[in-house]
Order: sequence, then structure tokens, then C-alpha cells
Amino acid sequence: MKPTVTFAIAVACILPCASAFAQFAKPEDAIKYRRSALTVMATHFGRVAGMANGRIPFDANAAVANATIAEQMSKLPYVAFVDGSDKGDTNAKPLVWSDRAKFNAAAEKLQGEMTKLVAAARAGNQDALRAQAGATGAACKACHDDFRKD
Ligand code: ASC
Repeated sequence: MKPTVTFAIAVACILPCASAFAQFAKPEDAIKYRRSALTVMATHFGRVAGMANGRIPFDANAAVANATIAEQMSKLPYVAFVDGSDKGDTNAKPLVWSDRAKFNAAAEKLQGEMTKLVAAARAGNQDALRAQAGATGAACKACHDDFRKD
């Protein structure tokens, strides 16, 4: 196949995929998506936090696996707070849309704490993991306090 044809096919394939990655057909799809990601994140973070505080037996490999999933999930919800998705089946406060810079800062704070959680889990030290789970949970809570309705 000619290089130009190969390139044209590659572009034709990548462009729709790239836009599909960042868009949702309907506001309710975006709400469902971000709530799903947050649910999976909370589930896996909860397992790490449980191991950190002794509620669940400590297992270093399981801590790494769960922290890694939680970290990956922390990257997903924020593109889904699209215009029009402030109404519907959501607990998000209007502040998400009216102060996006502050919301983005809260998102980045959480993502940074999640990355540190993975590092702490990899180090295999339960005390360090407990401390970092506390810092990560505090980032969850800070965002809820400002941006989630009770
Ligand atoms: C969790 C969970 C949250 C956060 C938050 C921390 O395990 O599901 O939403 O931690 O409760 O304060």
C-alpha cells in the first residue's frame, strides 16, 4: 500500500476515535460515565484504605493492584463534567461549572495523591501506606466538601 494511502487510513481512523474519547452523546451519558468511574475508584481505594488501617488483612500485592486501579480511575471522571450535565442524576454542585479552575485544581490534587498512593503501596510499608491513604482520602473529602451536594 502507498504510504499516502496508509496515512489517510490512519488519520481517518484516529480522528473519530480521538473525539469519541472526549465526548458523550447525551449529558446523561456523561453523568453515568463519571459516576461509574468514581464508584470503581472508591471501591478500589476503599480496599487500600481498609488494608492501610487494618480493617482488611494487609496484602502488599493486593494493595498495589487496587491502588493502581484507583489511580487510573482518578484520571477519568473530569472530562465528563460537560456543559449541560449539571442537571439530572447528579450530586455535582454548580460550582463545578462556575469555578472550573478550582475544580481542576482539586482533580489534580487527587490524581497526585493517587500516584503517591501507588508508590507507597509498591514500597510495601504499611505505615507509609496508612499515611498516604489518609492524604488521599483527604483529597477525596476536600473535593466532596466543595463540589458535591450532601
Ligand atoms: C472513600 C470513599 C470516598 C473517600 C472519602 C474520604 O473510601 O468512598 O469517597 O474515601 O470518604 O473522606
